[in-house]
Amino acid sequence: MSDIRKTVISASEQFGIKGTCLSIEQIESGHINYTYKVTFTDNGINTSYLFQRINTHVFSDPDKLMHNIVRVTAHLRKKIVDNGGDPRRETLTFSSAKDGKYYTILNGDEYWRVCNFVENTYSCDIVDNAEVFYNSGVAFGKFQQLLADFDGSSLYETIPDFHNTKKRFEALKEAIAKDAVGRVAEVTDEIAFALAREKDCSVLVDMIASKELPVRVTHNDTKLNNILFDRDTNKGICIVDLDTVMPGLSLYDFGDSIRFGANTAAEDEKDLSKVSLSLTLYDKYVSGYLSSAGKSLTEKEIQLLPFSSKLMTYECAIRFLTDYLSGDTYFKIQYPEHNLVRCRTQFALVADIERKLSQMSDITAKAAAVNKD
Ligand code: GN1
Ligand code: MG
Repeated sequence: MSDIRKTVISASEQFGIKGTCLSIEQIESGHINYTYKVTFTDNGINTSYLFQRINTHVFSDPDKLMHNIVRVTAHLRKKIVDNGGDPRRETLTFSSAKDGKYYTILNGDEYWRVCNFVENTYSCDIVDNAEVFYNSGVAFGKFQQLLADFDGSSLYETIPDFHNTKKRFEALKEAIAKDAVGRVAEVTDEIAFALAREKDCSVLVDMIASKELPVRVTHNDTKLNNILFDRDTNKGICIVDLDTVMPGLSLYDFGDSIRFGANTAAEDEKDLSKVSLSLTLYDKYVSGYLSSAGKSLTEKEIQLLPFSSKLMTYECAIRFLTDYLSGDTYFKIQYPEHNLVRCRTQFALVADIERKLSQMSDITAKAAAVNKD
């Protein structure tokens, strides 16, 4: 029996899952946790689950992590039922183990959790259909709406200062000074690009301090592949990867969606000539997002949507660069330069967004006008 099979079977006993394990399929898309789709058969009925090993280097307190997720999903479930939706498809349901905890510890120090697998859905790693990207904007806007009356003070900060770009910048400077694995000399162009944009880092942080922007409960990791789309309707029905749902800015969620989904290339494309910000896709997303979240957003938030796309792309780039300089201790990588490649792609996108900011503002203003009435 392979180790993963043994582990999955031990976990299934803890979570009270009945039947025989038919298949285990690793889902490769996340950079942090380890995720498997596992199917069991019991009395002729097949049921699939997601088994996930939590990356405790990143999420050091699984109790607090699961406290947040259980509370958020309970809130979503109630809202979905009130709105006449299907709570088994429109949010995730995590299982509790025999001891009542929402994880179980196996093989000494591995924290495993289990939730339902939503059937008849798919996820996308790249946008190949503009309508689907519009639908993802609707889905993330709706997610934010559903959490609008959720008390953010009941949530722990699972990763403190997650989108504090100023602190991310400081972390980059520390990594440069430390040069832990001797890579600084080979990335001087990337470092110069990062340092030249220091003043951008404080824009949103300062506006939180001055209360010019409202703190909301946000997802904070709004990559396109964190949405499940219904195979029949192509609508984004379920938002997944809830590990970083915390108090934050709507702009974090919007900007990160654009970073990932409106790029004409993959997050780790090596050929930088393929990287650009698609104004068509930007238009689709902003239209979808404002159609569901628009009424609750302030003028200031709407006005900053283009800037947030640039800032969140920049922030992600400096995180990849920091990790590269620190010896790749945070993000999963497939090859030694992976984090550097990801960083370069993000910087190429930042440069293109800078060229297109005024067009993005025009598109945003038009979409906001449509959604005002
Ligand atoms: C990580 O877990 P995943 O792959 O959805 C990261 C995000 C980054 C993203 C970059 C907890 O997201 O913040 O934007 O990689 N998640 C965490 O692709 O750090
Ligand atoms: Mg994640």
